[in-house]
Amino acid sequence: MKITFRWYGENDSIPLQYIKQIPSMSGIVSAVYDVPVGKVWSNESIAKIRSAAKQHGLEFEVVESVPVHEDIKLGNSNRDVFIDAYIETIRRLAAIGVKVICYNFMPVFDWLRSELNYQNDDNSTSLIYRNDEVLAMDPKTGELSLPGWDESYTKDGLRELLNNYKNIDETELWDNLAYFLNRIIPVCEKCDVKMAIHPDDPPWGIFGLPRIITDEIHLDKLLSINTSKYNGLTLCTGSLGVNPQNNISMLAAKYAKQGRVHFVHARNVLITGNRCFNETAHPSEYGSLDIYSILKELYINGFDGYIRPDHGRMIWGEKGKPGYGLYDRALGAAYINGLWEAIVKSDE
Ligand code: DNO
Repeated sequence: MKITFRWYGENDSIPLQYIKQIPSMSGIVSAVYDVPVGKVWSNESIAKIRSAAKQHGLEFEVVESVPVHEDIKLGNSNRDVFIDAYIETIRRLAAIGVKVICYNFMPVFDWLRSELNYQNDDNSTSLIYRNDEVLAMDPKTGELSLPGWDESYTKDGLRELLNNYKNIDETELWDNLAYFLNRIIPVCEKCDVKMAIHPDDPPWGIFGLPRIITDEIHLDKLLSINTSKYNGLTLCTGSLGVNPQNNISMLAAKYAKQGRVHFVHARNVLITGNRCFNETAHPSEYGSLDIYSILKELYINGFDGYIRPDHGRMIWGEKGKPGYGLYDRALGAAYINGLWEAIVKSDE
């Protein structure tokens, strides 16, 4: 297991030196942010991240994310142009030592929350999700002001994009994902880069858009579309874990055993109602997930990939990118490391 930490590049308020100071930290998880979605990442930008990491004694072996262009998800006739660009980016990343690429296949939106600064009783703040509040923001009829997601779309652009998805149901989206994977996975095999799809967050359809990476049945389907080990998963405990039907320890065991978990986002969530949840501190006692049991199942079943703490609360007066401050994620990393050491030693 290698513990890693997400870093948003030069504009991240957290210096690499601070990340290195977190005990046992092996490397950063990062991405190129100065190239539009669908274009090939420049060698220069990729090399910059690697050399910055290296200077601080950190590896750069995991990318999160290389975003998938909407035309690929929509299965538009020009998708091959974007897939070719994606493939070239994979090759370039492989050439500098990247081993895992995390990506998602969520139409239009990535992760969604209704509030980014929910005040907890102890004055820390968390990301939370209330389904009724999100649905009240139906983007087709009203103003869309979802916190945190890519606001580079104009209102008209967004409306048009949502319109383009009118005829895309789950079956269609699966076909488009299969087409994409069957083109990229042979390249990944050749250059030894593992793809790790991120589950949909939250794992249910929103605004009439299909979401397909949501539960065991769908994860099985994803892995069977292309049975290469290079077609794998990011096990995001918090994304899948807000659906109480998803037994995360069981999923961790099952997919680690199959050698298909390449990356883990280890975080906790407290389910507060139907399709409602609060993100919490990492330890099991604060949320609905048993992080100890999840890590134990990963270990027992031979997981040897990358883990990172995920969204943290804002604590100790820290200001910064919601979910991505230093302190609570560093506590999360220390907690994961502590559990892991205990699990490994109790097996010796
Ligand atoms: C949120 C992240 C996601 C994730 C992408 C992967 O904090 O977990 O944005 O990076 O879905 O493509």
